[in-house]
Amino acid sequence: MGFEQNFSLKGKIAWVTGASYGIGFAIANAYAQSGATIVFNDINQELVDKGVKAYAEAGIKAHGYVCDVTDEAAVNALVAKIEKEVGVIDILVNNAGIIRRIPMTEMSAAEFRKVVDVDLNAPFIVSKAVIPSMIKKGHGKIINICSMMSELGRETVSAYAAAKGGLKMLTRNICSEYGKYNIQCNGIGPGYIATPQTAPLRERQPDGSRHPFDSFIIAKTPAERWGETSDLMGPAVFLASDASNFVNGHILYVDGGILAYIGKQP
Ligand code: NAP
Ligand code: GCO
Repeated sequence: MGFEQNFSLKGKIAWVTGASYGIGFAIANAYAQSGATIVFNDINQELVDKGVKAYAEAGIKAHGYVCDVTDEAAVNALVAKIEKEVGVIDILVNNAGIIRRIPMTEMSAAEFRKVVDVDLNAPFIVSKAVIPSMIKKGHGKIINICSMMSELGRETVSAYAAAKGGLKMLTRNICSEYGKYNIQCNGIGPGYIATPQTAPLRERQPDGSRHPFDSFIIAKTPAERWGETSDLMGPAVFLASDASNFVNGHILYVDGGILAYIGKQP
């Protein structure tokens, strides 16, 4: 068997949350191409149906389920259903996430809590639900989708930054607490990626010029471009595969160099 087999996910079952489209879909697609069976969920049947169709168009028979990842009872019930219908989860990607761009002093506590609920509490809930079976199986991979905001702040994203900063530390704590069971928990910190979530930051201006934030990100990124979801596929396969069995508690930033760069002189 060649060394490349270390990157194979053949025979593994991967659950990617919130993966009807966007980053989650790209990661699940990469896992399927690497041999994994794909399970995904989204928040409503319409999105799940859209996702199943999109996976099928990519030649992937994905198992789609409706589940709000903030609902612990629903998550626990779904894990039991997946184990019955598909099998025990070998790889979990906590991808589902939201952002609300509101100046902190104008943000309600309820809005702040909602972002933290999806972006931080839900990865706790879902990880807690799958870890017992991973322990029984003798291995597991948990990958949390962090962010530049796990390291940096910016105006209007206080809740998101607090949640993604917490997700970085939850990643390290799962590593610390469950590494002895051959469970590796790592994070991926995407830079600025072209998805529906960042579409408002890239909209062309009425005069056809780039959005100011778009120009800002280009100046802050050594690669001088926004990331594509495909840029995340290789790193995600690495962290889900046996090739990373001694990588634990690490946040792998896939950002084109943003975190290393002071930014282009105006
Ligand atoms: P996206 O396009 O907004 O997709 C997020 C997905 O999560 C959507 O399918 C969404 O469903 C789903 N979701 C939201 N709340 C949910 C819930 N309670 N239960 C189940 N599913 C839920 O986002 P993305 O850009 O692909 O980002 C995916 C992840 O990467 C997020 O965690 C995000 O914070 C992170 N990230 C994104 C970037 C970027 O530049 N795009 C960079 C760094 C990190 P709905 O359509 O119903 O909302
Ligand atoms: C924002 C963006 C970012 C990205 C991502 C960067 O408003 O600043 O949405 O938060 O989504 O998290 O890594």
